[in-house]
Amino acid sequence: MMEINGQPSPEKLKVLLACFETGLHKIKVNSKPGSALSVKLDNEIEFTSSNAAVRYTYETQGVKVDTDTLHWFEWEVTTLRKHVGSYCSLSDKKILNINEFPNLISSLQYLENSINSGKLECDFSNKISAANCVVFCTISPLFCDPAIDGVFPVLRKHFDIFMNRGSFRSAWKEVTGGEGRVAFQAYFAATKTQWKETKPTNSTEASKPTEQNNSSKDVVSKEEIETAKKSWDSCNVKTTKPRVHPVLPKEGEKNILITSALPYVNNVPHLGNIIGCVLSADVFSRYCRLRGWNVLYICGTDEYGTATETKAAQEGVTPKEICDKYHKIHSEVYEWFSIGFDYFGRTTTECQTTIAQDIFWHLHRNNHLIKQTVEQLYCGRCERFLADRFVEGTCPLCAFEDARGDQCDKCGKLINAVELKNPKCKMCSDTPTIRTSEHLFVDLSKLEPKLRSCLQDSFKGEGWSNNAKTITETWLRDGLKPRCITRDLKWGTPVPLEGFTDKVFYVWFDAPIGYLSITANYTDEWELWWKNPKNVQLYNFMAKDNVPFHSVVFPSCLLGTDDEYTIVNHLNATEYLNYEEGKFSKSRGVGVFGDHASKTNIDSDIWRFYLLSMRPEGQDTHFSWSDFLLKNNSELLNNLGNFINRSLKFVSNAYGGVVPDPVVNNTDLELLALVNRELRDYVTDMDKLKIRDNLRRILSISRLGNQYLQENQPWKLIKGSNDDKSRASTVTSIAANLSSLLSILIHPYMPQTSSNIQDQLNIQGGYLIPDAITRMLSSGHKINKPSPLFRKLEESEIEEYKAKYRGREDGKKEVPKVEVEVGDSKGLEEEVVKQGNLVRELKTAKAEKLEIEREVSKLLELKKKLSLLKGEEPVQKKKGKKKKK
Ligand code: B3M
Ligand code: ZN
Repeated sequence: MMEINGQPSPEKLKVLLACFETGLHKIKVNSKPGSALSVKLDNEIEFTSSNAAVRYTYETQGVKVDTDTLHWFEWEVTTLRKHVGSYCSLSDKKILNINEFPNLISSLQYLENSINSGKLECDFSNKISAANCVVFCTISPLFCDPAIDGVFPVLRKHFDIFMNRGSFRSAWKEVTGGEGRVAFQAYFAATKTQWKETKPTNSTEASKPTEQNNSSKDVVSKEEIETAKKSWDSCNVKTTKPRVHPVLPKEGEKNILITSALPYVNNVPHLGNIIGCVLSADVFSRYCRLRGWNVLYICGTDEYGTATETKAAQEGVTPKEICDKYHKIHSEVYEWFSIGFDYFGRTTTECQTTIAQDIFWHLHRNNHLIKQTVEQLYCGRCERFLADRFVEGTCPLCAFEDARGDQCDKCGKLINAVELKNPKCKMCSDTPTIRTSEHLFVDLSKLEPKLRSCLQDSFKGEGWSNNAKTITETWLRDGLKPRCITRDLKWGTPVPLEGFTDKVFYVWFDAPIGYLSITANYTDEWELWWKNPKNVQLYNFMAKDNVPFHSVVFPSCLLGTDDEYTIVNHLNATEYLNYEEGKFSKSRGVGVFGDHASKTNIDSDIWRFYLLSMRPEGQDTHFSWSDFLLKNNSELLNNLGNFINRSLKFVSNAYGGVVPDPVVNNTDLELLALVNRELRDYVTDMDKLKIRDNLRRILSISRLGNQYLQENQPWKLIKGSNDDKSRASTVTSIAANLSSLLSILIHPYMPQTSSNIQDQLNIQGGYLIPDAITRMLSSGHKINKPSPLFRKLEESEIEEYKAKYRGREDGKKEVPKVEVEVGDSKGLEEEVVKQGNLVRELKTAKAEKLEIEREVSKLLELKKKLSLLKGEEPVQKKKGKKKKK
């Protein structure tokens, strides 16, 4: 018999829910107003902790409570409960603005993200798990509250399902006596002091729940105070060097070469592509310049290969025209996002041919190439060799029927297209035949020892993301094999070797050479960057599927030349950014693409800020409009923007725009010391490319600033005694100087906002990041007229965007109408080609299965008509060919 005593509370609620969920039947519930929770079992064991009781209930009923669950228990007790409590104890009757509770927002955001990433599993179809029981009961008083509506869509959705479970409804009714949330009022009032927040913590999503409680942070040591004083008094400001092109490395200096993966030219990049490569690399290169290092940031479009040929066929133009068109689109998108490349080039240039062939000849001379006759699938109907991804069939390893020619999505193994059972041409569904063709392979197995020793050094670089290391290690563990570097294609860099001149280089052999050739198009002295491993540190940014080509294949090829090439020292790869609750899909119109962002009424800096705060660093993340609104309004507008505007307006209004003279005391130095900690962490994190996490350092500094203004109230001091007036001057000067520090730190993330702040401060850009905060604005410095930095995003506006980029209602692609005129076989043939291309595109883009099937049947229909028209036997759609997933 379980006896649950105590007044109505979320804690009581969860114990009762645990009993219902685990099937415990003998329960007695007493609700004495004012009494604390106690759970007794057969009059023996007594719990006063609700989580211990929940755990006990699940365990005695045979459900194992694992460490993940215990982690949620702990977080609920130490963090979530407190933040919910502090809100609920204040909002007994009225509904308060949740934006005024940054800690609560941060906790709920953490939950939202954890559900999104699968860290907190929410499957209520069967049983409510112990973790869900504890977490969801705690937030239950909030989610009966309309104030939370719309802000955390994922959480809301899951809560609604949770709430509708019979067990929860019974427990809720029993505990609240049918009164709903008001029944908890006495509990929240009684526990009020427990919930009092001492200091708001970061409202940026904390990566770990425990990071949200760091109360020891406030204590500053003597040494820190001394350092703060020294640095503040030194007025030591350093400026960046002018960026004169071409930027070249210099001996004895820190020379940083940065590349972002070269985007293919067959599509407009979406937000995921942008944050994954160019934007991440941009933040880092701006940061490096703020450290005074020599930086070159190179990128460009990857223009050769099947993808381009296919797109050209689809649009009915030449590959060259496709490249020109998309190179322009990409350039414009990146320009709008203020991506500050030193040079944005392309791979279809003479330099590319020269350098790629040079590397090739070196490999050839050093005997790293082998000839092999390969069997390749050839489609007689399409009259071409089929690239691996244009074949599908049954996996030879696991018998999965929908395997691709290069990889099986079920068992994940790499496959050789010729080994597929029942291969089909993806373009026309015909069965291809095997033909032989002689190709060139680079023998990676021979280069493996050299690569391993090179990577051993390279892995010491701080910029390697975990996924990049793991993927590389997995490749090495499996042992390297010869890899084919030629293709039977037209659109590519020509292979110069006699007997192979009708072939081109495989795009993945060719593309990374693009980094070199693009640099060569930027400066004749490109070898100073690329053949200078001793003086140059190379950083590669990319999405994780590009990793092995950059860490294994390309470095091996460079090592095989015996030329002294610069080889990757830091490889930083992102996971994927999803859109709302699904994936970006061009064909279904889902998601925001690069060219859409500029058409919204939201500044590119705000886009950058949100994307960077969602950078898929370590795990997949989701773009969410509601979260976008929340982050803009709470972090940018209410925190950062508010602090800077308040500070500068005060300088303007109270001091005629002239920065007053500071006389710092211990309280001020404590603040400066805390700021210095954030500053130090900012630099450490940035060096390790923890770009997303690092944003919160900036927000923490402005939060400290806001608190400082609030505590010191210079607007009151200025009306007081002489001492008070002098304090007002000090506080104002410090606030203005903090603003100027923030303008520097925000620069990598939001370059326009940074210069906007610096314009208002009337300082020329180009300050280096200081080791510790110093007086950048001397007394008497005159600032310009301040104006607000950010604007509020309105719910209505966001709803509009949500609807606009949601995709079509039925989730299907707009189908171009295929009009067939009987009797015109030429037109029909064209339609067949067009439709075939569409199908191919959909498959390449991994579109919805249903959608592909629909287009395929259209295609077959067209073919049937064509056959009839030509008086041939129609191609039969083979029965049982398509299977359900
Ligand atoms: N174009 C693949 C991609 O955009 C490829 C990257 C080349 S980097 C040298 O994902
Ligand atoms: Zn075919």
